[in-house]
Amino acid sequence: MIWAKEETLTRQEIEEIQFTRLKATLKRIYDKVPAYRNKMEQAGVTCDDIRSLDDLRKLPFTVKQDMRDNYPYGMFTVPKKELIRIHASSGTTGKPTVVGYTKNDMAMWTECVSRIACMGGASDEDVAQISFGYGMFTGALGLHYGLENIGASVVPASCGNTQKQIMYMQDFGATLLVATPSYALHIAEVAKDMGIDPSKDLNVKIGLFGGEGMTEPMREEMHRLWGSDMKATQNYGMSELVGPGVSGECLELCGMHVNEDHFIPEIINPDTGQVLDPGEKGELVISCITKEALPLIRYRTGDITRLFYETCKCGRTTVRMENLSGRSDDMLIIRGVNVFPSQIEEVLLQVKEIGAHYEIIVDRKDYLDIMEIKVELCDETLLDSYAKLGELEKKIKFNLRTVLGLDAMIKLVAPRSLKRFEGKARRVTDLR
Ligand code: DLL
Repeated sequence: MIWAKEETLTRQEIEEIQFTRLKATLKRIYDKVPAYRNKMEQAGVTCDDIRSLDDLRKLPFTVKQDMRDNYPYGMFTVPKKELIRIHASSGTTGKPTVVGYTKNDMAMWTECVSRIACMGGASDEDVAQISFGYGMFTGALGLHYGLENIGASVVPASCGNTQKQIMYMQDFGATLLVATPSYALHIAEVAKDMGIDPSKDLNVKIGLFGGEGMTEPMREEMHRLWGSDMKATQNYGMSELVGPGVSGECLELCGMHVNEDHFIPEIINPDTGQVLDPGEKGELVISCITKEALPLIRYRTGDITRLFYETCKCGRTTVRMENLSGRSDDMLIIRGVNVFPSQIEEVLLQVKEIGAHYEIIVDRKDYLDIMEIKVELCDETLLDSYAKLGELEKKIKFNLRTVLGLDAMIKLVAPRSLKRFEGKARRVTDLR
């Protein structure tokens, strides 16, 4: 089901809406946020210089550091009194990034998530278990409001206590699961330990996954564990932009539809800042054109993707972003070669003897970068055969070398011996 008529507008209609909203937002930020006004002045651009959507590229970028420099409320365009919700995303260093919502922002957020839930096949028939951590993370409450809005029965299970999660699913008849893809795989493993086969004994037919990437082999793994008839889609968002609700996959699985009447996406070359053509891969930059409290303009997400403007078979005309290849800042440079963890994951998950969990450790020895990858075997009995282990190790190394052009040390470990995550998985340790 298509939730809103704004998902099917013509390009001309959508661009008219975008331009009007951009102009209004820009004026508000210019008037209300000194930090942004200074940036525009430094760039030598005024609101009047923006005469068409193409002029967007004249505006300066906003980056995470701007949020840090103006912590906590300096980038907000409304007085604190107008906020009805505050979230924060934990940074790896120092203070978190604070985001806030007015009443209208909450309505807009709910609307965007409702569309994404419908794209993934959700409806008012569903019992939706939310297994994202409730709290400062935007994922849980974002999906919560959107799913309630479309009439689904929401079970706010939060993450952790996985056995209890499975009991809720069974007893309350969950038909839809919201989780990070890595946690969804873990839930299925724990269910199997409890003697429950998720594909037969549970009734979860829709997976709305997000917060981290789901590569195609991971989606296949999801189907293997949860059943081939599960509609497993992913959706994308970021706290600074709104949380979940920026874009989501429809059931055609050909990229994530952006809610373009609220967000204008661009792709830039991360090194030069130059705007790239449709179809070219680079860093995603988003302008929020309907937010009241925190309408970031040309925010550099750090996420790497490309945009497709062709109409989708589902009938939506909104631009689609390819599932992310990674973040520009989680790209590893190993002996000069650019490597995204998602590339490694794609290779690993195509090897049937190993499971979906892995760890990448990068270090430097004698001035040389080295990469070790720990991968879990599916079948413990393989550990008894040196010959078979050696063969498997060789095969994984060969596949990785073919794709990455790099050698890696492979360490095969027992099933279920690597760390599991209830939220976003952290798979890379860079010791250099
Ligand atoms: O992860 C918002 C969200 C929650 C989106 C739940 C979807 C579902 P942050 O915690 O601020 O916000 O993290 C944002 O997570 O820049 C991406 O690098 C990554 N990310 C989010 N969704 C995806 C996805 C939420 N579908 C950062 N694929 C983003 C790949 C994703 N990466």
